[in-house]
Amino acid sequence: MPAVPHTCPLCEASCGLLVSVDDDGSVLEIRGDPDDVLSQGFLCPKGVAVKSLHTDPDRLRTPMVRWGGMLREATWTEAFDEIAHRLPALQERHGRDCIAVFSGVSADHALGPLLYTESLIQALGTRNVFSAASLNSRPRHVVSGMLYGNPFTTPVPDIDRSDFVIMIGANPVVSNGSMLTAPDLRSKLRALRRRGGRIVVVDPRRTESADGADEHLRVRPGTDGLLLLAMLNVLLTEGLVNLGDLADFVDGVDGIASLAEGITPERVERRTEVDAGSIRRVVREFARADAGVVYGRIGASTTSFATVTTWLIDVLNVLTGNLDRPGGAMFPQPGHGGLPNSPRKGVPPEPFTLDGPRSRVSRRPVLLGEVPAAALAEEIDTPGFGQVRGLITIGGNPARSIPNSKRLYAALNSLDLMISVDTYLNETSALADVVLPVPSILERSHYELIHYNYAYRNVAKYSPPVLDLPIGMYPEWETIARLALIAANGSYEGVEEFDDRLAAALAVREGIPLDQVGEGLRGPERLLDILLQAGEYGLTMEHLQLSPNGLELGDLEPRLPEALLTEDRRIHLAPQEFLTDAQRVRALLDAPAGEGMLLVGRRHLRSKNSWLHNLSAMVTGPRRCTLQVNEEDAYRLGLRNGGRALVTSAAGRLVASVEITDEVLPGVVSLPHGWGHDEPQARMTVAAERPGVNVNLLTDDADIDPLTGNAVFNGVRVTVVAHAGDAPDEEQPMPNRRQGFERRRTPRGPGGIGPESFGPA
Ligand SMILES: Nc1nc2c(c(=O)[nH]1)N[C@H]1C(S)=C(S)[C@@H](COP(=O)(O)OP(=O)(O)OC[C@H]3O[C@@H](n4cnc5c(=O)[nH]c(N)nc54)[C@H](O)[C@@H]3O)O[C@H]1N2
Ligand SMILES: Nc1nc2c(c(=O)[nH]1)N[C@H]1C(S)=C(S)[C@@H](COP(=O)(O)OP(=O)(O)OC[C@H]3O[C@@H](n4cnc5c(=O)[nH]c(N)nc54)[C@H](O)[C@@H]3O)O[C@H]1N2
Ligand code: SF4
Ligand SMILES: [Mo]
Repeated sequence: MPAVPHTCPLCEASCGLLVSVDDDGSVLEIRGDPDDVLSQGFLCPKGVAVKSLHTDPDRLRTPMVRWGGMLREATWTEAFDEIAHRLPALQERHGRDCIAVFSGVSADHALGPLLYTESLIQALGTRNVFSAASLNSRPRHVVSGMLYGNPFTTPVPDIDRSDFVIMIGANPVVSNGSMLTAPDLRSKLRALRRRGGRIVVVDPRRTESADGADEHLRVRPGTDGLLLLAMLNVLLTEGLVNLGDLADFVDGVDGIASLAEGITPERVERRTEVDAGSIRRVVREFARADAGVVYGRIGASTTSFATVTTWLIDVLNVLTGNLDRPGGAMFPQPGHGGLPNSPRKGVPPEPFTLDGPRSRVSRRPVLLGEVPAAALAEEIDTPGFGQVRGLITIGGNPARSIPNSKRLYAALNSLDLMISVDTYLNETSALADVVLPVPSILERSHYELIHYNYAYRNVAKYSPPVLDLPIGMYPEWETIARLALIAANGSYEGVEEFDDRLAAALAVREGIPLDQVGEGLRGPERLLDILLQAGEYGLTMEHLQLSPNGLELGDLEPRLPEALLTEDRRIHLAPQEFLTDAQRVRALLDAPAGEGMLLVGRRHLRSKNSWLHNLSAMVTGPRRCTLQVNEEDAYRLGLRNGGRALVTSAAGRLVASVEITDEVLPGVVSLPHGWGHDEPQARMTVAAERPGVNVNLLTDDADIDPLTGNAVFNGVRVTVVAHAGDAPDEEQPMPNRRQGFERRRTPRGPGGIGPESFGPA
């Protein structure tokens, strides 16, 4: 059988796979697809690992239901009956908001959740909607919403045509890009330098990306806002502002000038720890480049100053005329249309605003219909009307990805009902009452509905499943549709009719006649066909099916002012809310640096947050879950390489193994996330052999970016001391932080499927 093209969903790069399958349906080999429209043959080790992911015996193939405290394999009928028995009753008793939904980042790469979760939320009628977006990109949405009128209008580095890239808190050589879909960024960045361009990395850690850059500015965590203000100050005071074509539709330059007034590089030097001469030089060079781009990601968007930092990055692009110009920060035009990518044709957009609703417990901003994920625990453990009593997780591992795991663990254990749709019995789904599996990557179709919005070239690629759906497995969309049916009617019958209604509604919304929709299509394919027809290029599923390696739709092109959705179709460069919040950044100037150390995160090439650690090829080599400490600090604190350190924060503490390195600055420590595979009820056998520690025991759910409620993972204040003796790798999260929560009807103890260790008291 010839090798079949598919797409890797394991990061945002969306590389093309070529999958060779034996006659008996076993996967022989996976390699890079040389004809893929985006990746042209490139593949990282994770792409190859799609094969071992498919064959992993721990991967869930059957639903599981908790009976008598234990998760046991069940039939789909038993699983859905259990849900139909319990979910409506809970809604009846506590009201619609009592069921929450958390969508993880895997749900952003799978058509089922992408196209059907919204209908589940509608059917539940709940306001308690959470997702990984408020763990990583909400500041980006808010900045785009306020400046350009559309939270999903995202400027993306036009990397192949750029001469100068300043990267702030991003490590694309390892992450393969984020909100920048561009396979093999290492080569693209090398090519940029070969053609005479420059790369400047702003990062407290000497990352793999910094190693390949011309210059590395080692900023003190959380002070990028000051650094950016100083850069703007140089632009403005040295007459380097050049709006170019943007001049006709930008407002607010004066507001920026007043904000940056007096914030000179010399003044920020002490707090940012970046040398004033370097700041001035980099700004001058950047302003002189033919085309350049400032690009920021996780290190910019997950500190307590995330919105201001993300905003000032865009401001720098605008004031140098680099927004929306080739080689600068451009707006892709994906092959599909429809919300959330573009407004409905002819329907005026609702103005984006920060004055929306607030969450129940601590009045955090509810943006784009979602409560910040860092508020999930408090919404569960705080009694009152609207309290969350049930949770559905889809494609996420909140028990490891949300700040303050200890509190969240207790909260999850106090729920009356928990349902997880996932590939594994991970640290989250292991706590559920019903776990619903999904097909493997090779058994499902693929189209990057979100990430083609961030692609460095305009492309569209649809991959049908490589393998047939195994007997006894449902496609993920059907599973979500059944959950929606139960939420709406109490019964899970009628998936086809449900899907027909959904397609009809989408067709009406997008103005596509239903008889124009591909015959015989159902499920995500039918919805995708509608969205493609609603797009700029008038594509259909048939076009994509005829181009299995993807369709090239051309270079990124300038899209402003047409793509602006502000009421006056102008860029609002200096929204009052941002100017006000920026005063917190200005105040850093005179604030003392504070005690203790600052914790930052770290990603590894062979990881995807918390969930590839069950594949032996992904966890070979030296231990990776280490606390990186600078030599100077190690000496001062009496830490030794390979020894242990007790790390304490406002939220919790853990014991980690120490790695002494000059990768981090004195005063900074780094620990990766996604580890802590020590949940006894989980079933990730390989991962459990090297559990590592869960860094989110240290991060604090009370520490947020105030304008967005986005979680804070970087610049977390901790104290570090040497830890003697044979301590466990980690302090187990202690359940029952809050006294006297309602006991579950089916208690999780004793033991679940693992040994009894801890559970709700
Ligand atoms: N291999 C691999 N790839 C992945 C993932 C993975 O887990 N592994 N995860 C995927 C996901 S979900 C995402 S969102 C993307 C993330 O993609 P990136 O944002 O490119 O990845 P990070 O490694 O989180 O990079 C953040 C950088 O910010 C730095 N930093 C920390 N604090 C500060 C600060 O205060 N200021 C500045 N300037 N820098 C700071 C960190 O040292 C780090 O180098 O990666 C995706 N791709
Ligand atoms: N301290 C700290 N914490 C962080 C971060 C950090 O940098 N530092 N990064 C944050 C970021 S950027 C993000 S995006 C979040 C990610 O956090 P989450 O989205 O909560 O979690 P992941 O660890 O990516 O887990 C994804 C889950 O999806 C499952 N899965 C895989 N494929 C499918 C599928 O097709 N369908 C379904 N239903 N499930 C599937 C996997 O088995 C896995 O359990 O973590 C955040 N947490
Ligand atoms: S770079 Fe990302 S998309 Fe490409 S093979 Fe690796 S994990 Fe998959
Ligand atoms: Mo992310």
